[in-house]
Formats: sequence, structure tokens, C-alpha cells
Amino acid sequence: MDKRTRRFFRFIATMAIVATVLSTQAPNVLAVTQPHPDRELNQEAIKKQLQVEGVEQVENGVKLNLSSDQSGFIRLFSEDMAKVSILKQGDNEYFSEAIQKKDWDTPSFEFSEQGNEITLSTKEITIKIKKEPFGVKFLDKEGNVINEDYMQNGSGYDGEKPYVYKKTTDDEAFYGFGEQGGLNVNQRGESIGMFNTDAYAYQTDTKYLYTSIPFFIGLKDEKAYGIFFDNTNRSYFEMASESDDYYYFYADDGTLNYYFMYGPEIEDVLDSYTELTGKMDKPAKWALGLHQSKWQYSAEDIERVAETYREKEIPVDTMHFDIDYMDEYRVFTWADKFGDQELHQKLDNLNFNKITINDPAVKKDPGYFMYDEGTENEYWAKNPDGTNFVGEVWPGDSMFPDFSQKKVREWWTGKHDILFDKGIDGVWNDMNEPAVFDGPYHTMPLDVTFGKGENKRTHEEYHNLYGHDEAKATYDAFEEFKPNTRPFVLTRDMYAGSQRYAALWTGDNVSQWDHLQMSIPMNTNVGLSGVPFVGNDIGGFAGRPDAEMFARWIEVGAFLPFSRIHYDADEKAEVEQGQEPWAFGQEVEDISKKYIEMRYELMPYLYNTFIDASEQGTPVQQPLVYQFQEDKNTHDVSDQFMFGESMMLAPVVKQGQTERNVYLPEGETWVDYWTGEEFEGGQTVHTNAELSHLPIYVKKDSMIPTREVQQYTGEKPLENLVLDTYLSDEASYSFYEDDGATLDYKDGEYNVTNFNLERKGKHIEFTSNQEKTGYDTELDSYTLKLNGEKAPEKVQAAKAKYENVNSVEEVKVNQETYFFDEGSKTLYVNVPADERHKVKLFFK
Ligand code: MIG
Repeated sequence: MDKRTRRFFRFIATMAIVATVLSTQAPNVLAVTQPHPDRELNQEAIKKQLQVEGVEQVENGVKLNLSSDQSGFIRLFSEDMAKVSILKQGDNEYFSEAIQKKDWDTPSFEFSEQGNEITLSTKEITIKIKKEPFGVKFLDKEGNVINEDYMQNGSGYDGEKPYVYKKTTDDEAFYGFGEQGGLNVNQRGESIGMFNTDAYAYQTDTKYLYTSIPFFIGLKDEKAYGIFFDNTNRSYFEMASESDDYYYFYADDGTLNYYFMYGPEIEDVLDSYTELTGKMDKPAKWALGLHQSKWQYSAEDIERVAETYREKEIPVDTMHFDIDYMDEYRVFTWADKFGDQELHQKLDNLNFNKITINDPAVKKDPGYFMYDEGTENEYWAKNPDGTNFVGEVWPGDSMFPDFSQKKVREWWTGKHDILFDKGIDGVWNDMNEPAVFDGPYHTMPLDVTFGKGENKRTHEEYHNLYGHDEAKATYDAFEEFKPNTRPFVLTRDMYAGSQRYAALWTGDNVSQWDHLQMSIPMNTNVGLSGVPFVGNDIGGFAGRPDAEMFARWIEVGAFLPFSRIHYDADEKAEVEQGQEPWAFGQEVEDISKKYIEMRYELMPYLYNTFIDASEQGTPVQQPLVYQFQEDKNTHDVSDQFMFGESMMLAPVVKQGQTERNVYLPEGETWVDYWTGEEFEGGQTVHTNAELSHLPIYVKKDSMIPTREVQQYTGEKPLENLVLDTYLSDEASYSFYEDDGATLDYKDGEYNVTNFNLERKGKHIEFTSNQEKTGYDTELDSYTLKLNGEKAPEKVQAAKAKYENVNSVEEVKVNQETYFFDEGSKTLYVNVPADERHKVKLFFK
């Protein structure tokens, strides 16, 4: 479809929705909210090209005097990262709130100027700047072009709009862009827009969702680069949507500046991008457990659901309190029933963590402390005439805190004791687009203002940052009231860099099969945008799933980085249907329990995957292309994903399907997790997948740390770590451990233990060594679990002979023992954690 046809269909779809809304007044109507219309670039204006009129070398790059009284800076921040800025007269170089690191050590680089070309080169990249017309080209150290301006249109300003055109080739793929709809992970061909929107019941083709991350990764000739267009205004990315020769991005206003970072591996790009915009913190372990939520759970429901989980022994960590817990939606208050001490005591006794929602809007209600304090201190967003902006949200007429101001954020931060005093462990920020029921396009008018004096910004410019700053204020509350506790903030809206403060859930999705399918490309692209901690409402928020859909959804949901079942109020549903694991009958309950238990078993692996995320910006839920960019067949795979480094999941995401094809990436041998059958990579295999079956493939030569199931993450100390291993030649794992709850790791209270298993002719050798000790661990043994082995003749560490026992249970509790399970061909060996000798497993 060309652009015009697509637009026509979008128009028809919009009219259809409008017609439905007008024809029925039923509350269950699914509606998508869209912002004000897109603004296109003026094709005439962009034909006027910039020229370089003067060149000056500066400390970390070059300053250019450009035509039209503009100036340019190209600065090197590292060997493989540069920033390009083009400024109108009088404008300064720009850094938004996304940027965490501004002081970079200038890499050594060479500068030269010859004829029509200026060259900057570091050890890793060369930047060639063409003077007439102005254009930028990035090359790798072998001289291959990684990325270059599309010289017919170049870059510059169309009036207020900064734009950049880039050349592309047919096979270039694009990833990232934060939260995007659609069923394809590769965003080539897409028209993308960024303006945070409360898109209730969005569909696969909805252009504007909640979160704006103007960052993407280009993959060309199997080499990756990243571009971060740091502009908080509404921005647009036309990714070869008009022509296969170019793509372009622009914004409604603001400065032309972008960061370019070279890979060549996607993981290098992400590491640089998250060094620039910040990495997520090490998470609180409880937040990696399952969460349960519903809009309009009563206080009794919350208690009953929590109890039922424990009775049925389905693991879960957290109950959420949605907006009804407040006193008539007044933020930072409690309605009696929900604030009731007995309820909180009950949940505490059942070992639940608790999260409350929090909305930004403050009820306009003289006498209510939030309203009075905010009004007296002038904390509200303002109309252009200086009066306070008032808009309608859940509490009725409301005021909107101006989170752009530090003192307003501090005030907001300081109110969280009202939640924490009830034992609340995490805070969920909703409606922070900000959503305004009676505002134009469901938000504030664009000319509402934030900030004061020279920091004054319009809503139009600040819009995409509103959620970011609210998340920051919320995050800071943990330091203020829960020092030495790891924060957990969940937000609906983000800008680039918000991963420093919060996890993301993808808003009001729908109980539809295509939503389950869409969640995979959506989350994996969020992961490729620096935000590893992401999830979707399991089962769908709007509407209700049937049993089959819920079963398939929990199979995916149990492996989401953020795993929460959440659903819409009953009054909007067409059928009476709960969304707890037991609400669909015994079969689905069993399926739910099986996969939720698996998440808890995999907790050491999941936690370590999050540690990598916090250290290198690694996504937790990864598209196949992340690890296998050299294998072209992975570039468009959108219905499979890597759960961490070693496990590949190929869930069924279509109704009625009980079998599917699975692509196994090249360069690995893959083991069917359930049967042990092995497959060479580089082929598509076919597998059965009846309702209870989630196809999982594990990389050969990988080691996956697991543990016994717990009913909640802190139930039992980790005493025996199971190293689930699929050994061909050699498998290793670097295992990180800390308390999972406090900030003591910052003072060195953590351990890193390196495990290695190696096949040496007729025996296998296991070694472990402590790379770092600082945490007082309770781990006293490891169970090696070797899949697909033979019975050993003996197992020995130096002089100590291990005893052959008769069951898995026995092995796990007795050090220096082993057991071979003939049926499953699995060998178990219990090694004391303080074993300093090699453990040798001898075979005939
Ligand atoms: O206008 O708090 O996305 O998760 O349950 C709806 C009620 C407000 C939207 C959130 C949803 C939440 C609901 N909220």
C-alpha cells in the first residue's frame, strides 16, 4: 500500500470508530484517542540546502558556519559516538532531560580539511562532512559507509521544523522507536509518530501510543548503528515509507540535534545509548514476581484474590490497588475500606507486596490539602494568560502539577509517605500523557505553559516529558522515605531515558489475538530502546479473553520482563469474566500454574538477566535479531523471542493453532526444552503445540541457573542453586548474587561466581571460582543438572568420591552425591559451594 492509500484506509477506520461511538452510548465501546493532526514537511522548503561557509576545529570536534545564519557542531563523545547539532542564530546546543551523561572524555581524533570535504576520524569511525551542499557521512574503520545523509534533501529546518534525510538501501532494517504498534519487529516501511497519547483500546495500526522514545537502530549489511533524535516535541519518522532510497525524521519544533552511535553489534549500540541516557537500576527481586491487578477490585476482592493465590499455591508477589483506593480520586488519600489496617495486615501476613496507582491530576477542591498547597505555591500548569489550567479527569475538575519545576517535583515526592506509611512497596503512575477528558484531543491545549522565566516551555514542547518528570518525582520518594530500598515505579508514559526511573507497561491493550501477537514486536522494540523492564496486561486490559486466549497469553506473560495480569472494570465488559488464573476452569488453571511456577524456578536466571540490563542495557525480552544480526533470516522474525541469553520461546499467538513453525537461528545447536531433541540452527522446524505447550528451545552449551519454586520471591533463602546445563563442549555462567532488595550492592555487598563445565574426552570437569565476594550468601551447594547425558562411572573431586543416590530429591539435599535419571537422561550432581577442587564426572 502506498502512503495515500494507507491514509485513506486510516481515515475510513477512524470514521468507523467515530460512527460506532456516535451510534451507541454503551460504555464498552472500544475507542482510540488520537492527537491533533500530523504536520507534514513542506517539500519546497526542504529543497533549499545548507552550505558550509566556514570551519573551525573545536576541542572535541568541529564548528561549522552554515548558510542562513546557522551554525553546526559535530562533536565526538567517544570512539564510536558523535553528536550532530544544527542551530539557528541565537540558539544553544541542546540537551533534554533524557541525557544523563554530559561529560565525556574526548577520544583522540584526527581532523583534516580538503577541498569540499572535512574529515574527523577516531580509531573506530570516520565522519566525512561535505561542505556544498552540507552533508554528513559516517564510515567504519574499513571505510564502509555506515550511514549518510540523503543529499537531495539533506538536513536543516523547514520553518520551525528540524529535519534530517538519510539514505537507505532495500535491505536496511530498523528497530527501536520505543512503544510501537503493528505485528512486525522491523519498522522499515512504517510512518511513526511520537506524541504521548492515552490510546485506550488501541489497535495494531494505531500510530500514537503512550510513550515517545525517538531512538532507533539501523541494521545495514549486518552492521548496526543507532540514532537518537533528542527532541521532546512531537516527532515523526518516515522509515522508507515513501521511497526505498531514503528515510527521514523531523519534529514540529525544537533543535536539530542527534547522536550517532556505531555498533557494529546491536548490543554495542545499546550499551552506548544507555550510557548516554542512563541504565535501569538493579531491580527489586519481588518486582520480578507475578503481579495481579484489576480496575475496580473492591477491598474484599483484593483480599480474596490474594488468599486464593496462596490456597491454590500459584506463585505471586504483588497485588495492585487501582484508583478506587483513593478518597473520591483525590491523590494521596485513602478511602476507608482500602486504607483499612486489617486489609493491609492481611496482605502483609500473606507476604504480598503492594502497589498503588497514582494519577497526576489534583482535584480542584478548596480545603483538600493537595489543592490548597499547590494553589498557594503556584505549582500548576498554566494557561497562556497566566491563570491555572483546569481540566477534567477522574476527580472532576482538576489541576495539573508542573513537574518541569524542581520544587514541584520535590513537593510531589514529599507526599509519598501517605502511601508508604500503609506499607506500599511500589507506585504505578497512570494518566501521565497527561490525559484530560475534556481537553482537545484528550490532553491539554498545546499552548498551556510549564516552568517559569527562561525555563518556560509550552505544553507542546513539554508534553512528551510529563510522564518522565512525574516518574522521577516518584522515584525520588523512595530515597526520601525508604532509604536503602530499591524503588519500583511503573509508568504508562516515557521519554528517552525514563528507564532510569521506571518500568513500562503498554497501557490499555485489548483481549484480542492480534494484541497477544503484537506484544512480542512491541516489547522487543521497547527493549531495543533502552527500556528492558516492560510488560503488557496479561489477558488484555479492555474486553475479556476466553479460556484459550488466556492460556496462550499466560504462556507468554509468564516470561515478560514485567509480568502482570490486569483487566478493565466489569461495567465495560460484555461478559462476566474474571482474569485470575483460576477463572477459566481447571485446565487453564493448571497451565497458568505450570508457567508461573516456571518463572519462579527461573528467578536466578531472570534476575541475572536484569543485572545485565542494569550494567549493559541488555534487553530481557529480545528479538532474535538482537543476538543473531548476522543471520538475515532473523531480521523479520516477530513471533519468537529470546528470554535472556539462552532460551528461545516460540509461543502460539493465534486462535485455534496447535502447531507452528519455528525458526532456529544459525550458528547454534538448539535443544527442545521439553524433549531434549537437538536441531542444528539455520532451519525452520515444525512443532506441535497443543494448548498447554509452549515451545521452548535452549542453546546448546548454555547453563541456566534455577532454583526451587517459591510462592513469592523471598519465601526461602537460596541454598541450592541448580545449574541447568545443555552441554556439548563447554558451558559457563557468571552468576551474580546480592540481597535483591537494598542498595548495599553499591558498597560491594554482592558475589560473582564463575561456573564452568567442560567435556574433556571421556570425562566432564566442573569448576567454580569466586570472582567477587562481598555478600553474605546462604548458598551452600550447587546442583549440576546435565541434560542428555549417560550414567557416569564415578564422580570425584580430588580424593572425595561422590556417592550415587537414588533420587533427585536426595541429591538436592545431600552434598557430594549424584543421581542419574535413566528416563530423562539427566545427570544430577550436588557440589558443595565451598568445593575448591575440580569435580570430575567419569564415563565409560
Ligand atoms: O482512564 O485507573 O491504563 O491500567 O486500570 C482509565 C484505571 C484509567 C487507565 C490505565 C488502566 C487503569 C485505569 N486507567
